[in-house]
Amino acid sequence: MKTNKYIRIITTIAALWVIQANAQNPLIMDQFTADPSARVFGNRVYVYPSHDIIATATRGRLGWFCMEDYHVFSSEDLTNWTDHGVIVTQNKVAWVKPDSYSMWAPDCIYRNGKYYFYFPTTPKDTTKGKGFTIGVAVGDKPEGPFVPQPEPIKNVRGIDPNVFIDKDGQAYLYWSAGNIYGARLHENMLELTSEVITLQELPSKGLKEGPFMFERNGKYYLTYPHVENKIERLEYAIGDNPLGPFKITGTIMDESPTGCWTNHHSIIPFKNQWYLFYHHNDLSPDFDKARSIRADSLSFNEDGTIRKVTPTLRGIGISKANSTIQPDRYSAISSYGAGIDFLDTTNRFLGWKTIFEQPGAWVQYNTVDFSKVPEKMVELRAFTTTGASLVIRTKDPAGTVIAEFTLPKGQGWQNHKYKVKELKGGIQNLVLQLKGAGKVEIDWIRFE
Ligand code: FUB
Repeated sequence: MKTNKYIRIITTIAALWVIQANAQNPLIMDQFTADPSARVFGNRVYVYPSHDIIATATRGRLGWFCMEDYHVFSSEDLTNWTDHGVIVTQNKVAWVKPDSYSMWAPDCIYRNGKYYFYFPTTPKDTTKGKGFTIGVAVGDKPEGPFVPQPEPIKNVRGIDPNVFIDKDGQAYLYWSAGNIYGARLHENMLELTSEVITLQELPSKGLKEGPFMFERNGKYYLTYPHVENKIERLEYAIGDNPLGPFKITGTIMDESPTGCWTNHHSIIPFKNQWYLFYHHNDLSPDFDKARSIRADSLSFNEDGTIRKVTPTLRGIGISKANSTIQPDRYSAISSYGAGIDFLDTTNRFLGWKTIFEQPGAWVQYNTVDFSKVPEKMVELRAFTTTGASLVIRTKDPAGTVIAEFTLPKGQGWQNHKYKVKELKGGIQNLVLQLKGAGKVEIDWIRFE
């Protein structure tokens, strides 16, 4: 009896651990996620991504996208993300081919007390045309439950739905199928009320998909991934009306540095800052159909053009000093002697470690919140077979030393605790630096 109770407690703790994630980039570390449509509902950001899984001989098509359901995630601080679980599954929607594994990029929007979740996938009925069509599921809360409509939206063929509601209350549906299309949506959000328009003034060569529309200062920004060279990069065009005409204006994010062929994004303002949500293949460097969602801050020039976003590992949100801080998600790194690697290449979901192997090498991790408790100790999980002396500084690599210690030689990963010298409260950048010779790997650090 006692053992059963013990197992139940452990299982509950494990379940809680799985649904609450403390994130930098990528945002979600316990599953693959892609195509993030971020939305602000109330005082939280909700992200509706696709959910990549790996195809096998009996599910999906080997070596291709494989997606059977959708989760929704939310956060009020952009650091702690809650997984609300599965909201729509391929074999629970009447019109969907139940073994198509093609639940591609979705979107969600709020109107008149309801949340409308739009998703593209393969229908059972192929007599009305080939390929993807787009359906809607309706819920009373942003995390569902969502009830799928019995039929997909009429006259829509394609992928990557995106919904935009203008200031006058008119809603628009955008989607892609090589080109980008748009149409007005009925107030019921379930049917089109206009002809389908092919948005013309966009690049004529190279695939365009994943439209995301937003309005700022009376300008309409039609943003989209486009293959200008070999793989997708995020671009945008600006217009005075939601259906154009548009003027090609610039690039939001260059092609993935790791070669992920797709990118897919959304752009939102939240608490006085704009953010770009997008994806790379961080947790699957050798297979780019198993992607991971990310986010970075975005800003505008005076003339309304978008400043190009450079993908970071640090991402967004403030890390609490007493949480496990991952220096491998650094904001800056020395040009020598420091690097990162997976903790375990057979299970990449365990994340990364930072490796220091030259005197003076450092990594900087920005925006750590020391405001609540005056921290007295720093704990870190480290692995060193040589022994190693480390210093922790605030601000930058020349900043004040707040802790200095020597890790003893050891076998395997070990936790160590050291005293922190005087430390100012507030939001601080942290620098971790190897002082002398030796090699050390760090999993995380935390203050207490
Ligand atoms: O996730 C499947 C497809 O890859 C999406 O629908 C596209 O936008 C691309 O990200």
